[in-house]
Amino acid sequence: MTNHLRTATLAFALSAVSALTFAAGSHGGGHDEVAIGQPGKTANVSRTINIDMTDNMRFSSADIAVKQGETIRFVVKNSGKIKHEMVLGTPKELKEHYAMMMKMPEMEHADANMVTVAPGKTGEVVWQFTKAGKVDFACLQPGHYDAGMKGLVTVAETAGATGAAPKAGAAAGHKH
Ligand SMILES: [Cu+2]
Repeated sequence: MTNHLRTATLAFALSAVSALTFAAGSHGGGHDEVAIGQPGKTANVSRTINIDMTDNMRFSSADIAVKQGETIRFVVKNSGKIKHEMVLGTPKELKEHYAMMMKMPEMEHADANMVTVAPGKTGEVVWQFTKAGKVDFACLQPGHYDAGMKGLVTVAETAGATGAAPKAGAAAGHKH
């Protein structure tokens, strides 16, 4: 009886540990691109949106409306005298990335969901918004995010667009 109980307790403890390990490992790093969309193809660009970044820590357009499925070419100009960037992401990703930037201000990074622009220069991000909802963007240069250099893309659901995305999602190889 005592033995039986101990075995059961041990089995329970082991399964709890493996469940925890699995939960922690199921989302290892990387961008949650399914949530915010995917890198766009230049050939599919439906619209160009110009955004100006300034040293008063603001994007000229901080409230952008797009339709689900649209591929947008963001032409991002830095009118300031210091480096700025536009990074698309979930609020969680942006916060994590920003925390890293605060620790390593000189960190250089490049990805399809972002562009870092030197003073006086212009950069581009081509992005397809595959999911209806909200997609945040921000400048993650140290101090800028805290100063309010952020914006929001509202993705309006379009009939029929829901079925268009699964291929890309499957190709990304997300395991759950
Ligand atoms: Cu900035």
